[in-house]
Amino acid sequence: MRFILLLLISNFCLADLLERKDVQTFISETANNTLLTEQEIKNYLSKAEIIQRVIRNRDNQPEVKFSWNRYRNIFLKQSRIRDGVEFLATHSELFKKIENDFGVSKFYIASIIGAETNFGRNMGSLNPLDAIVTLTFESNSKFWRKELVQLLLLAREYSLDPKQMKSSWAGALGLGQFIPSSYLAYGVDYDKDGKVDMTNSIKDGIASVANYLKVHGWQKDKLAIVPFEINDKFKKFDEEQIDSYDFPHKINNFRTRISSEQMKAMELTSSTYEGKATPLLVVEGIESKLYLGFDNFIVITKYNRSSYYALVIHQLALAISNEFNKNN
Ligand SMILES: [Ca+2]
Repeated sequence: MRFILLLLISNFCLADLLERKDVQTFISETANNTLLTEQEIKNYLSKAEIIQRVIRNRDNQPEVKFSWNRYRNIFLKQSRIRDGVEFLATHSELFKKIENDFGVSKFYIASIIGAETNFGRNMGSLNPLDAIVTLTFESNSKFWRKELVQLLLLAREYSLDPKQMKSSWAGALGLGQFIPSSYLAYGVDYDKDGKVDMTNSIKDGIASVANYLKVHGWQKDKLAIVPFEINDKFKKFDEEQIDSYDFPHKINNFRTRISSEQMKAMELTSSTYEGKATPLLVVEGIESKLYLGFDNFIVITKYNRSSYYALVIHQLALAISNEFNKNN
């Protein structure tokens, strides 16, 4: 009896979605503005379900909720570093060609794929249709509404069933976890079979990550982040002191790009550097460390708009590179 009742409730929810005014508006506007017909859009959306876990995940992102130490420990694991070395060795010819074609370091590409999907082992436990429908209609989000249109266009273009695909809570797809608009804009058909398939084609998956970094301005052989001398005043700072200190420029924020003189005025360091940099002040282990993010750091934040993300990708890339060079 309980089972029957649950079935009734869930069927009601499915039908209910197409009855919603905002969903109906979405359907008619999307039909007017794209190649998709009302019937096609309804066919996709009729299978969609609102998943509350998606909202919980959105509101509890580790980039925002975790300390640097806790965040770093998720990604910088010995097993992930070893798997990264193996991933590079297994696909060494492919990586050589991709480094050559795109001018992006294989260690950063591997690091991103390692952080995003553990080298393809985990492409997510949801599907992009439910995830993006939930994000769009549970918070009336313009950003996700655009992504939903892109997802349906992507499904149409490659004859994919978005309910059957795997994705993260954010509807990110494939080896490098691209949201639909990025998939369509930056995906590369590197195996030249006529379609971009970041889930099943290792060539498309890796080349697409390289292309994303290239298009966003990756500069070959330039350092993304450098550890920098920190003034004594800040060495013993804990997380709370860092958070509450009144700096003249925001720290740990990729929008902050300042010169050596400005950095000195913040009293973070007495050393000089060329150009502009983003100051990253974090408690790593038991002490505070200062890192400076340069142009390639900004490129990584285009992948995920978080300073912690870019710092962890950089450190994982270095760790994989050190281990790789020992063995190769
Ligand atoms: Ca392909």
